[in-house]
Amino acid sequence: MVTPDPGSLQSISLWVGTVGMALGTLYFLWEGWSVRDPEEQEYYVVTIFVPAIAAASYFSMATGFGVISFDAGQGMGETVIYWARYADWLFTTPLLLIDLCLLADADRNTIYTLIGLDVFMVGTGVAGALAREGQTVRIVWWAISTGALLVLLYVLFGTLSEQASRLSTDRAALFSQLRNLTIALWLLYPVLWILGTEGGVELFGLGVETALFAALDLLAKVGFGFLLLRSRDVWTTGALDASPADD
Ligand SMILES: *C/C=C(C)/C=C/C=C(C)/C=C/C1=C(C)CCCC1(C)C
Repeated sequence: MVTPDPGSLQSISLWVGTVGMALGTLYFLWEGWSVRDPEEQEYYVVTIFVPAIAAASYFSMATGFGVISFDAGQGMGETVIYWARYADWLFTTPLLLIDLCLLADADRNTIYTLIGLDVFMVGTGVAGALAREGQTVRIVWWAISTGALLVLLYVLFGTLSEQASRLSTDRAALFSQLRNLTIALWLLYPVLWILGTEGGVELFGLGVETALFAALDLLAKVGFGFLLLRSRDVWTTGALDASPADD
């Protein structure tokens, strides 16, 4: 076990992550408690699990369970890896995508494509993080995972946006806002990974990396959920050309 030193930037960031995610979960629960419309409840069910899973993951990292240290090979030496991040992302990133798909009223094939790409991205990312064959192998895994992310974002921007454009103006606008936030934040994950300790470039240390990941995670989960849940009035508004009777 490699419990981060109490008071270190690593430890503080992980505890801020734990508390932030827990508060986000409670707030979303509180907001959703009285919602009775099944279609609206769907958004809450999906959105509440995101910070709840992340809170558990952050707690495991802060207490030294979600982290391992091993020789990464080829002279990289002893490397500390927070594996619990990937367990978190494996479930939370598909849930975030499901929120976007609900909002865009996506068809099933688009949903499966996005989730498939996402699971592939996290899976190849964890392979890179746990690799013991040195930096080259890590960078190859990173490139494969980043390729999947780029295709995923292309689908978000293309097919999914096309489907969202058929909806009411307000709903399409909320979709665009959350889509842009997702694209901007998600693109930073591979950058942090390759420049930090996982990629072996080590432009910054594990403390700074942990703090930056915590900030990204809080924005991409609690920030995202907050923007989505405060716009409940537009979630189920229908297609632009639908007659009022269809609504
Ligand atoms: C709440 C957590 C979120 C939104 C996490 C998103 C994570 C990614 C987009 C991670 C992407 C990665 C790559 C594209 C390559 C390197 C490995 C990853 C997993 C960091």
